[in-house]
Amino acid sequence: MSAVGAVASTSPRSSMLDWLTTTDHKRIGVLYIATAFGFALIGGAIAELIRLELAAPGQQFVDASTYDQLFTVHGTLMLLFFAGPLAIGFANFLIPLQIGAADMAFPRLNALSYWLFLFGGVIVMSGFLTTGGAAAAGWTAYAPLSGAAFSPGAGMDLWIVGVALVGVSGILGALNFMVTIYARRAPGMHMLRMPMFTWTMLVTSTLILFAFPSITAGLAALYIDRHLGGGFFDPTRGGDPVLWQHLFWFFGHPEVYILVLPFFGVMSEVVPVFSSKPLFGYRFMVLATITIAGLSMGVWAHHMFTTGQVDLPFFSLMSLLIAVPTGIKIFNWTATMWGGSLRFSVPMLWSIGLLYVFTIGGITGVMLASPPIDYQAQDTYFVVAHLHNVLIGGSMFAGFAGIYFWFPKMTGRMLDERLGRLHWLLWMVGFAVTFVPQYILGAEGMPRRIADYPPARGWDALNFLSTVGALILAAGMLPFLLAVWRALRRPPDQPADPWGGNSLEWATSSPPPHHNFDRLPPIRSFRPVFDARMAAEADAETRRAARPDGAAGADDSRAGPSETGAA
Ligand code: HAS
Ligand code: CU
Repeated sequence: MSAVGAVASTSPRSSMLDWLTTTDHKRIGVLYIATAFGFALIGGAIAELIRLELAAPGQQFVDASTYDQLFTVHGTLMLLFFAGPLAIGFANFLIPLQIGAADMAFPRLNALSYWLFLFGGVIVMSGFLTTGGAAAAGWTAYAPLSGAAFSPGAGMDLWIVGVALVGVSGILGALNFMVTIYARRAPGMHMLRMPMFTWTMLVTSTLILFAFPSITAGLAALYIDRHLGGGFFDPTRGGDPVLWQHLFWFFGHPEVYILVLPFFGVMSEVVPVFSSKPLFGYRFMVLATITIAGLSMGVWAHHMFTTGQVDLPFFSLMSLLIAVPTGIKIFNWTATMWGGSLRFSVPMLWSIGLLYVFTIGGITGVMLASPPIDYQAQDTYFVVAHLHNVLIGGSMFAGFAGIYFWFPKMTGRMLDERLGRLHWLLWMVGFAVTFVPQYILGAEGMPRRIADYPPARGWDALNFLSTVGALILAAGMLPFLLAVWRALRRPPDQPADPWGGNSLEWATSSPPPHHNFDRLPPIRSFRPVFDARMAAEADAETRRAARPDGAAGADDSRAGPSETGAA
């Protein structure tokens, strides 16, 4: 992707070097996004292997220990090295543009964050090269599975180091985003005029600062237990394995909202543009984002109901409450579309997909938040279906909406519409075929994290169906990759604002120049580019009306930025 940034390079080697040494937030954003997709392709290939193994009873492709490594690295890559960094990639590219700044507050720290993330992922995966294999204790690394007795190999240590690196990278990134947003906004860009994506990243960054230190401390303790004779998680030495679960989920639950809030922000950018209306209830959306983040700090023990060591009513109630602000968001996106003149371009298709897929995943979350149900469903495929429902239906669907939406801004080229539709269609179908059977399997009691199951249980057909679904999802990636490849081979040809956007990134060229803006439009609402477009149209009408021959056709009904919304 050599088009981002208008820096002309003399030779391929110097252009390569420009990318390796860049501190430009746009290039770092693109690096983040491309690397995240690289990890996703690896994580996806592993997922296909997992599904192939489960397609029929009996062990066909991998042994149980390899299987454990596969689902551990799959989960770790997808959550910590794909979904999170994808959001951070969007944020890097977009936040300075959306608030009218020239770059992040700390560009070199920003580059450091990227490199920590990249090497963190490589280190986790390098476990496959060690004699004992990669980490195999699940992405949750529960004690005592992750301790020296059950995981003696170097793979577990590499996992600890890799995850610690991406954690530090996340904390540095979050600080950078917060300082940039507080200190670098253009004149007129009040907090309540910031685009919703920037708002969700501000809230997400705050969550990161609260949540990540807990996992970093947990990882240090785990390492001490493994190598320095510690006993944090070992009951025979006065420790407690459930302590790991507290440290992990105090990070892990906010983490799942860290993975979804930025993508809620993407939704709030895409839906209004393709509905030709302002976002419904902008202030409520800000409030709902803050409420979700606040509540999400108080629900971690809903992952620990069956430990018998947590207060069930409190954590259940807190978890149920999150449905309220999340419901507000679903309602407001629907209300934004209501009565709008809808354009069903590819970004909008993904957004509509999210509305229905994520809502189903959210509702199964509400079911799990009820302890009597969770006692049945814990560690079954029902949970696996729930988590993929919210993560694929939330983060990935909106992630693709964002890719198709901002690709022209990032590269100056449009992704092919027909390939995009095919990609979307295959994912809508593949998603249902993969995960609906998993809900049923979970309800029938099929445990998660098993490499094999007995034929007598009657789980064969649904497992086979789920594998077919996974193959459809993999096939769905082909039109996407083809679209990206074809677009990048063409010269850039996109105007500044191909969709009719609202926020400031559409006020500059595609791709933007190194310094981002030659000139900023006045910022008087949360849709400055829309306002500028309306003002320009009104101006043109007035001039036409003033021309002696052009009085006819001057129609006042469209004039004026009358519905610019609140703020
Ligand atoms: Fe979750 C497990 C509860 C949202 C991700 N979740 C996971 C795991 C992941 C994950 C990765 O309480 C597995 C971790 C592992 O490997 O072990 N989750 C919830 C609840 C919500 C929720 C209450 N989860 C998410 C999001 C995720 C995510 C978002 C990532 C993006 N989740 C759980 C629980 C477990 C769990 C238990 C542990 C299970 C176990 O035993 O291991 C909520 O935030 C969802 C709110 C959203 C909605 C949809 C929109 C709202 C509307 C309003 C009307 C709806 C109402 C509900 C009033 C609800 C439209 C009606 C209710 C009916 C039942 C009909
Ligand atoms: Cu949770």
